[in-house]
Amino acid sequence: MFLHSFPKLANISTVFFVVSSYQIEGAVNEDGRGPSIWDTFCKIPGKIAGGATGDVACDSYHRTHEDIALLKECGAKAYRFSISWSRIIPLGGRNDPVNEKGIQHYSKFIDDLHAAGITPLVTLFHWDLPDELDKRYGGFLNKDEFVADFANYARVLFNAFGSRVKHWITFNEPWCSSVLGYNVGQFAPGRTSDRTRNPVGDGSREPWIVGHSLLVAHGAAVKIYREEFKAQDGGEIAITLNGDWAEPWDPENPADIEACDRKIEFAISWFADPIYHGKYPDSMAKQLGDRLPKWTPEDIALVHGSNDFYGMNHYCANYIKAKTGEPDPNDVAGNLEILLQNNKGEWIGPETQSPWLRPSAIGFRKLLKWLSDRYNHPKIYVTENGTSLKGENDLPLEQLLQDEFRTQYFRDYVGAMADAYTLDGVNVRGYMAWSLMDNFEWAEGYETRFGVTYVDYENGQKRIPKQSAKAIGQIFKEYIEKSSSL
Ligand code: PNW
Repeated sequence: MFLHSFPKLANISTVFFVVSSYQIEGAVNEDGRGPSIWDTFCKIPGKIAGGATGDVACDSYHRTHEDIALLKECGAKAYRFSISWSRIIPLGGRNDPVNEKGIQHYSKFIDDLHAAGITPLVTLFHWDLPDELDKRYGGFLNKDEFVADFANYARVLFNAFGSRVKHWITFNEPWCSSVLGYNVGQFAPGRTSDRTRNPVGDGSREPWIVGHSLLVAHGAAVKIYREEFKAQDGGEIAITLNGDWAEPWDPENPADIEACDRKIEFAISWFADPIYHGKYPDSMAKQLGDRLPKWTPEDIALVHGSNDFYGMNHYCANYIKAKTGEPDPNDVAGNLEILLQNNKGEWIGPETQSPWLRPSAIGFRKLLKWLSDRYNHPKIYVTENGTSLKGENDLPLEQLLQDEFRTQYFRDYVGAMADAYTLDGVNVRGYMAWSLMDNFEWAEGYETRFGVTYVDYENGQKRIPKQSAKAIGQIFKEYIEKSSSL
């Protein structure tokens, strides 16, 4: 019905793509870049599959022209990428020098994107904290220092690029930084209570401190943007949150049904409730007690109302089974089990290469509605959505390029989003596919591929579009045309 005007992000009416700095750039020692916590983490044996690092990755730092040509070939009208903080301020801090070469690199890239008719969406932070800030004061664990340094970094970016960038995302997936970085220990800086993984860390307390710091830093950056830049630049700014849909393990069991909401609250509302409702969810306050930081009036004033849109990263769904008994102090999920099969032994979706990711497109539609209801109908941009394929890396090239599974994933998910828009009245306005090309998939190294474009890491990082790269533009077009004729 309204879908002809559907994926309207500013003047954008087609699909676009996402990447992040550490996952694609390489050139880690070039033009004055300082190390990030991921450079350091990758050097620890056993942390990354295949001992991989982001030292070269897709070599995008040297191949911005190739990447722009690829975007054009895929028909993309916008590109979400992140900026490497330690290229801009190699040591990261507010009294540390700014690296002009880092500014120039992104400045030229932004100009080149505009020249190619592609709108940039910029993420300030996609997990690659300057290593020095972690060493200097414990990074996110030190709220006051971290917030002041992030605010300074944000101002440097708004100053340098604000006239040419109209869509800003402060943090990508603070849940991952907090939980995977400070509880599970699977992501940098790898802190955890699990002493088989790391001699340091307290997974029962640190994730909640880290999440709190990230929220306040987000709020501080938004305040700077609104007070110092918005009037002249006219852009918008928000945070991007990840979260999966939750179905009860036993649909007849009220405890499992209740646990589904709690699961989403622990993953998403942890961040979204303070932003939209000015407080943490009751379920979290109840379980975590004084381990959940308290809001000061100053901090919550920064955070409450700080989203111009809701940035939604979404990949999959899970079955949820309530646990009985007292929660483990290291529990971060809401005292429940996250499962891939229900009580009848049915899988939530088909297997992929990522152990946590089994697609269920209907879950996307349901979560869009859930978010829309809970947060009073916000404008939503889907800032990431995509899939890996079981065994893709081991396929002969010819077969690998025929990624029908990924194409079908996009068909199903874009369709579910269109239904959320037309049938459920969800105000979803943009969609970004993860990812433009295969890249460094964090702890899974290069063995897991998420790209619509194949990257040949053995042969000069050559890029070859897969079937899905060609199909996704067409899928969008069909949905738009179909619904505009309703
Ligand atoms: C997102 N999980 O990460 C990130 O924003 C990307 O950088 C990443 O490459 C992409 O999704 C694919 O993984 C996630 O374990 C990583 O639930 C792990 C999880 C969720 C999101």
